Amino acid sequence: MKNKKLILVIAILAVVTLALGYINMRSINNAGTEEGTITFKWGENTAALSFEEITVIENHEFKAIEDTSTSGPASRKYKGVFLKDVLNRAGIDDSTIESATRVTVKGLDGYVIAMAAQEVLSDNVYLAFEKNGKPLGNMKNGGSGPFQLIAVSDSFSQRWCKYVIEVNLE
Ligand SMILES: Nc1nc2c(c(=O)[nH]1)N[C@H]1C(S)=C(S)[C@@H](COP(=O)(O)O)O[C@H]1N2
Ligand SMILES: [Mo]
Repeated sequence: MKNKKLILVIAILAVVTLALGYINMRSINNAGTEEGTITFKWGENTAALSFEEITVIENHEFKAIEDTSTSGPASRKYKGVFLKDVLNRAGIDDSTIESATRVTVKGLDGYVIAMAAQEVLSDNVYLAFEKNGKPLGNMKNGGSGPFQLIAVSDSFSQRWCKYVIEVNLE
């Protein structure tokens, strides 16, 4: 009798654990928004741009040295847009960018990098969406996109934030 109760409790706990795990997995996969959408926050304001809205902004091809844990430093050809142009398109003008203490960029995995406003306004910082002519892929399929922040001057790729989902002006 006691044994039966115990087995029942264990069974219920197992079901609850599996159900919560499933809900958690789904919310990570969806992360609230459509794949490739980036949210922008400045002051009291919020805006969002979709993958299509970002990739129609003036494209640039550039070379940068990629350095990952699985490959040594190597020059790659990227296609992307200037982060500054994307911010302008979201409704954030240059003077608003200039008055930010710092600009942070967040990836889907929670990774966050910070930059000075002056860097964002320079020609050094891109949101890339193609590497060597191919889309960057995403976190699920082992890629680094759909968007990856690239600070061309970073020699160890340390601020190359993958899977960008949010940009904050602080
Ligand atoms: N979203 C996200 N971007 C990231 C990282 C990360 O953990 N998450 N790691 C950074 C570091 S330290 C390096 S060296 C490069 C390459 O990391 P990888 O080897 O994990 O691809 O991505 C950078 N961008
Ligand atoms: Mo790194």
